[in-house]
Amino acid sequence: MSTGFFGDIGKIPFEGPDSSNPLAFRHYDPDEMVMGKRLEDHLRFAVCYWHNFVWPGTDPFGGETFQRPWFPADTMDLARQKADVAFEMFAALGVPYFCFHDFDVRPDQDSYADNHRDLMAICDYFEGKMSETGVKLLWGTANLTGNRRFAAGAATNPDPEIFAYAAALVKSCLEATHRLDGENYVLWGGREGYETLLNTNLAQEDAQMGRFLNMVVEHKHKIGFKGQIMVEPKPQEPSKHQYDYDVATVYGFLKRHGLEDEVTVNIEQGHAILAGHTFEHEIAMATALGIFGSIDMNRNDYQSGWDTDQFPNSVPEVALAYYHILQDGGFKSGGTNFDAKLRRQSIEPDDLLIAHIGGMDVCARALKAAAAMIEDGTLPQFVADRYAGWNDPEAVAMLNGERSLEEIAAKVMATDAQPKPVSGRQEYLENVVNRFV
Ligand code: XUL
Ligand code: CO
Repeated sequence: MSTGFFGDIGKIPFEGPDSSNPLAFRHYDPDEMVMGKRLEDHLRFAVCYWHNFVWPGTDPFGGETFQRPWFPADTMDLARQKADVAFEMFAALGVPYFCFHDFDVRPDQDSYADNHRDLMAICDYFEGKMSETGVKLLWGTANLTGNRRFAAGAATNPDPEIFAYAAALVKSCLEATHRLDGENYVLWGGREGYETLLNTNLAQEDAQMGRFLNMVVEHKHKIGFKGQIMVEPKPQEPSKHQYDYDVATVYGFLKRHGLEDEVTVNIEQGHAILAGHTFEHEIAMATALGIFGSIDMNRNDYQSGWDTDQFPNSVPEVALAYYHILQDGGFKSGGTNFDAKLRRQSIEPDDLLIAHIGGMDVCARALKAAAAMIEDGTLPQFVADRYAGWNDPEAVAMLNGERSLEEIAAKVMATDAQPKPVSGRQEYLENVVNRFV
């Protein structure tokens, strides 16, 4: 039954590249076969609850601009009204998945017991909506940043009672995710960091965060949750410095706490940019380290210096991201979650649809371009050839630890050969990429 929020909408159709209908896909045809797999199964799109149905359009200088009929969503009736609209949008877009924080879907109260009860009641409601629409849960997560109790951190709070409160919230949300057959569970540590080292014990906070994540993994196994536990790196904002700075930093943390085989990463475009990386750098680093999990798709403004969460619109950039994902064999339980929000002046309900349609089309074009790059083979072959010298038995012996520094130096001295530099051919490779995007 229609909520009326979007007027009279049905399922957004695929009309092909020549269509000028703003409420149609031009590049995302879920059934199109790419590298032997349906586009829908490659991309595994998810729509997030928070930016679309919770955030009211505020910024540090201005209040609510969106004025949705379910605001302030502080009762269960309003929470259900919000869910009705959310699932109507998921179904209209034809996305297979959604994602949520506990805080997004239920009223937020002081009492843990009330919050837990309401989360479970919303899970009942979601179960009906999910079976009606066929929309599944890509991942759930707990909001450990908004409430004032978390101002000094959740797992890394100096107060053990707040650590315990955060642990209880994560338990509740992990169980809700499990109940809804969620395919992953995400932890983003927006307050796990510091504002000033003058009041911070780094070693203590690292120990707390390591123990916290170990408990989450232990509980996952205890309840039989099969999904991945994922950490979402971000260097700063809201904290001045966040511990999960980027993929490489998270890997060091996981190693230190024995979690590198248990936890993967959810990589967000905007967070990569804030860390001084490209999106593809973070993805390639995660695949190289064996911890790639999922992506939060968005676009950060390159000038602003804060997290702008815009919808993606650059096919060449997004193509390089999917190029690395496809080379890693594609998503396993992860997917493409739009952690993206409207600009606060885009106040019409259909702006929500148009933003996602555009983002999904960009991702579809980008994934097809990435697949074409792989099928063409020039780029992967270039990299393989570039390292081919390492197949030489002497090179294999060096890499395997069968040669010491002394032995190698003696050999260099004896032959006194001059190694010849080889062109890296960056411009040629960039031109190859341009054939596909
Ligand atoms: C914050 C962010 C979060 C996480 C989930 O920058 O990306 O929305 O994705 O907590
Ligand atoms: Co995110």
